[in-house]
Amino acid sequence: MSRKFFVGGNWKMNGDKKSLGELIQTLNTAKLDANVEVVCGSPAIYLDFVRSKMDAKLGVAAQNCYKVAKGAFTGEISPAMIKDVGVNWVILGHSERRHVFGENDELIGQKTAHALENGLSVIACIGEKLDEREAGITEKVVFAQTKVIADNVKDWSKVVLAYEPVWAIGTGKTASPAQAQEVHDKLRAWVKTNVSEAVANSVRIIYGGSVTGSTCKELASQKDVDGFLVGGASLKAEFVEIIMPTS
Ligand code: G2H
Repeated sequence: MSRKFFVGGNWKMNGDKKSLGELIQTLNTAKLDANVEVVCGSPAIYLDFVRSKMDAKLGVAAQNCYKVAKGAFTGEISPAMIKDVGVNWVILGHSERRHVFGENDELIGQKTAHALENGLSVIACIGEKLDEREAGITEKVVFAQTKVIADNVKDWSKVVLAYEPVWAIGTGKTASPAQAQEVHDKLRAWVKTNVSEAVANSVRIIYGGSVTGSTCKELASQKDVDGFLVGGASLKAEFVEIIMPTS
């Protein structure tokens, strides 16, 4: 089964109206491959602005959301609010949410369920830390993270799995194409065994961690790499090159 290549940008806590407006203009006017789905993760405060400026063919994502619809949760935003400004995606379980803000698997699972129930599509992030890779428990870690996400998904067409080894995030240390392929292959096999063969064949498993214009092509050529989640490079015009890695 062919899976539409997916390139997400994760702007993290970067940019302002001026610089993001310029970046959006670059993306809106670039000749992008229609066979690639593009979704940009904006800081929450700019979601409305970004959605209003970004061409409709390009998706927008929030970088996080909470697990309930509304209430006394200072500083949080809900899927309903994200939808209300015309945004249809959310990134959940990013390693910075897990390791800087202490989000655990249970909370990420609850957020996943609530976001999906409220009509958002989810980029669900998983990935091992360096000490976990060195201890030889990469599979154990990413399978456990994936299980909690899977337990909260009914409609897999609304989910993209992002494998982001924590040791490769923002470090300039991209996983080698072989390292990425090995984990993606195992993740797909896990989905086949624990969800279904149909979902394993259709779910996009994307790679994140220091992806650049120069590393994207070889990564994209791997059988089970269905796209990228790009941080630093998504803030630059270089992002356009990453959107067309196979051309
Ligand atoms: C991983 C990635 C985007 P970067 O966090 O999610 O960021 O490409 O800067 O490593």
